[in-house]
Amino acid sequence: MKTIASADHHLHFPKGELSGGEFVRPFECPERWDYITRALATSGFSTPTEPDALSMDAVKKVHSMDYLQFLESVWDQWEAEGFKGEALPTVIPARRMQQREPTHVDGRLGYYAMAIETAITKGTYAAAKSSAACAQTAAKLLGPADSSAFALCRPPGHHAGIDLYGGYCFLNNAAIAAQTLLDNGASKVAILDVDFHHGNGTQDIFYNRNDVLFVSLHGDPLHAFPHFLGYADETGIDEGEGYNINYPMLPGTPYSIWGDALADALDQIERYLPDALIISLGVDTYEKDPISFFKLTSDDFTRYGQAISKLKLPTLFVMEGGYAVEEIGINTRNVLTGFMNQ
Ligand code: SP5
Ligand code: ZN
Repeated sequence: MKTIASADHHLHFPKGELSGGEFVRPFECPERWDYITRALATSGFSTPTEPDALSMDAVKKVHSMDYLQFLESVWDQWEAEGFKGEALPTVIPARRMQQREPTHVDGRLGYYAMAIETAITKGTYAAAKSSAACAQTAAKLLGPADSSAFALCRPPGHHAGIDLYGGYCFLNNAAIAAQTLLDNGASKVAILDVDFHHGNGTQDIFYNRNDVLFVSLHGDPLHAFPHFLGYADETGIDEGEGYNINYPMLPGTPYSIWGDALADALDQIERYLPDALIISLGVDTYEKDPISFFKLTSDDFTRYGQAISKLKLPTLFVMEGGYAVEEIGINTRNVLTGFMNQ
């Protein structure tokens, strides 16, 4: 299995994340990428290759133009305002307030944020574009020669909605990959999101569409970030009705329960008869993850990689979360080797 990864991920390395009322070193840090590349190298994977330049066609079909203009301009505007720290929102368009983009940078940040822990810095948009390019290049690779591929994306993408950033995400890499596959001849694509957190952004993007089936296993929003999406009764709207499936699960969930949800999810995907499968691969379901509450072991990652391979679909793995940094490489590698050696 080939890996597409970009050294430009380093351009995004904020100093702070708002967590528990304190600024902490971000859980989503550059070393995550290093641990994954090292684990793959020591397990016989070929050296990762850099992505092709990002084509914006697919990006513009999943994100709105005003949002892309925001990402492009917000850091310069923040600097021009004379602010010294990293760009964070402070005010949110809450219930019964105007959903209208203001001019001031404080208002623009809040208008486009779905969570406020995530800082934007000078290199953030360049890194986000390189991450999306990894997913897009890996998607284009899928074909007779490569039945699977791994996009080692950083920053992650699944919390980024049509016009929303946050949860460490700016561009929705998995959605851009799905749109790229559709634009290149696929008629149906399934996205299976196994990150601990609900993929609210991916759900948002495809909620009214039936050409992408979105299936997510995640911490129940009553207890887990992003808290405001991911319930089981969110099933899609209009043409998308029936093409969104959520499996929220409780604190302490072990593989015996998570694996049953996965088996059901795989049945649903099989019934959809997609041309390709995208896995939003977060390994923050791990028992030692510092911000999550599922209890998967390192061996469980191998097991579920095997289970996914049984679908025999062209499969693209897109990296999302995972914050037990020392084990992130092993757990990610285990999914991929489980998939390959079924
Ligand atoms: C891609 C991805 O995995 N994004 C996750 C973003 C989560 N951000 C906020 C999480 C808040 C959890 N607080 C728990 C702190 C426990 N020490
Ligand atoms: Zn996550």
